[in-house]
Amino acid sequence: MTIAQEVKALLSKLGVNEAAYTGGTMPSFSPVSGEKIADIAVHSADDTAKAIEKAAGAFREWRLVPAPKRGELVRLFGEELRALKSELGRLVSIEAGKIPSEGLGEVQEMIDICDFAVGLSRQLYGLTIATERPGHRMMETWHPLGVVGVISAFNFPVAVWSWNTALALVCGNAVVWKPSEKTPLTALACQAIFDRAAARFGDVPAGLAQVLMGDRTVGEALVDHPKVALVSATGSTRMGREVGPRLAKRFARSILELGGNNAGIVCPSADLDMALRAIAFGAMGTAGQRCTTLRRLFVHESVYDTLVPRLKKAYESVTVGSPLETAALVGPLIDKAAFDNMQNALAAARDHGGKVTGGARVDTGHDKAYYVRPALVEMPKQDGPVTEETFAPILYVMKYSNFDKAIADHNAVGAGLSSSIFTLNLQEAERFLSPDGSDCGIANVNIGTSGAEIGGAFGGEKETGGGRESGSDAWKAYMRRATNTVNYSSALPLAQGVSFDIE
Ligand code: UN1
Repeated sequence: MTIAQEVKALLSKLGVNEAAYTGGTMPSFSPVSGEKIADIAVHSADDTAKAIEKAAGAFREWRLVPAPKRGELVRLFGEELRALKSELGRLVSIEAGKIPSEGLGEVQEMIDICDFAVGLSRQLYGLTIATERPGHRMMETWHPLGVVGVISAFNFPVAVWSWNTALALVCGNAVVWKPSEKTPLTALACQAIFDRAAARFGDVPAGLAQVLMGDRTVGEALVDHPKVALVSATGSTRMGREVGPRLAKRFARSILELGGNNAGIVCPSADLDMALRAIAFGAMGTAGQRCTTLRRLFVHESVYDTLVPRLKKAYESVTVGSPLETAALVGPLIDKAAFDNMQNALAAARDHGGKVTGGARVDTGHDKAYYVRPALVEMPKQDGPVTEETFAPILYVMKYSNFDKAIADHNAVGAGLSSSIFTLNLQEAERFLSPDGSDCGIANVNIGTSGAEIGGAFGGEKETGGGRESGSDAWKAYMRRATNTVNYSSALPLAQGVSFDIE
């Protein structure tokens, strides 16, 4: 069976209508072989505006459904995902090139956020606040916000949408999704799975969750539409620089999850066996195409000559190949542009004195598929390409002698997503997590930078955009807060001791 045939079989099992992916004008390719697997029917700016109007209508009804009942829809969606986990996971592998356990892991992340959101649907708590006025009560209530736009990237084609959608729905919102042009099929599959859950639920207002296919025209229409109250956008910092100001201009809310240039510090006391495994997964896993991928490593001079040769060996022996046909740990890059960016970064690293292990293209017999050996680059210092995110498996390794300087270098890049320290020394670990430690949204001790659980808030600082999605209290961004003060007395005392007595 060819990949295109398998895609067709999977999409039919997942319930996707053939008209959505045959005969359209947007071609879609599998990075596994480089072959075309679909021609997607696209939406125009006009279609987008219509979809948003429909979503706004759905929102007006949905916001009045009690939150625990809204949770029931998400519970059913989670059930459908459980039933179709292997099919959707496989489609993620075909479309994004992930190895099987990561394709399935991504769907598991969706199931997990559904469970989280179902619980949350009974926990949208507000505070009661002490008031200075007698006979008064002050409280906060959380209300649904409106239409939520989701713009997602190719590298987590389904999980990131589900983080946003599961929360947005229990919070009483409608969702309009623009997936990456590189991964439209998994998006169509998610919509079909959602539609099954909606059919089982019964009276879901039409247009509550919609997916729109197309290029930036669709994204722009979503960002600029006055009825979209919040846009959650995942992608490059460059994309965020366009989206953020446009949303700010109309005072819309944004959740930005942008680039990462994540680093780890390996200290003298580190458990090196553990560090080695964590670094290998963090830097080479998902072919370096997670926003949480480990990209920079600071290794103390006392352990450098023990750890780095072992790491290089791991780089030389890691298996690279088709995630569909082999047990390889590293699959393909998404496309030629990703490959070219990687090669350019490696050339720049060499110009800055970097010693490169790996990085060459791997021939798999598919001339339009881009497999590479992950690259480890020993750098004399942090400059040139090291300070920029290249969305490819390149790990820059640098030696350090002074812990303060290592932390300063760690923080001396634009992005601030994820970070980790490997140490058994309590002072170093706590310092890394302290106000003058890592400046990232995620800071870990003795685990890698990637592979976060959904229970924590996910996102980062500085050029990563500041948004938080997924667990903890990230739900608050999807609701509007009202402060309510109720006077149940028969007097009208004013706050701050102000008097204003009229006759
Ligand atoms: C992303 O790459 O955009 O922490 C999300 C992780 C995953 C999510 C990554 N749970 O690596």
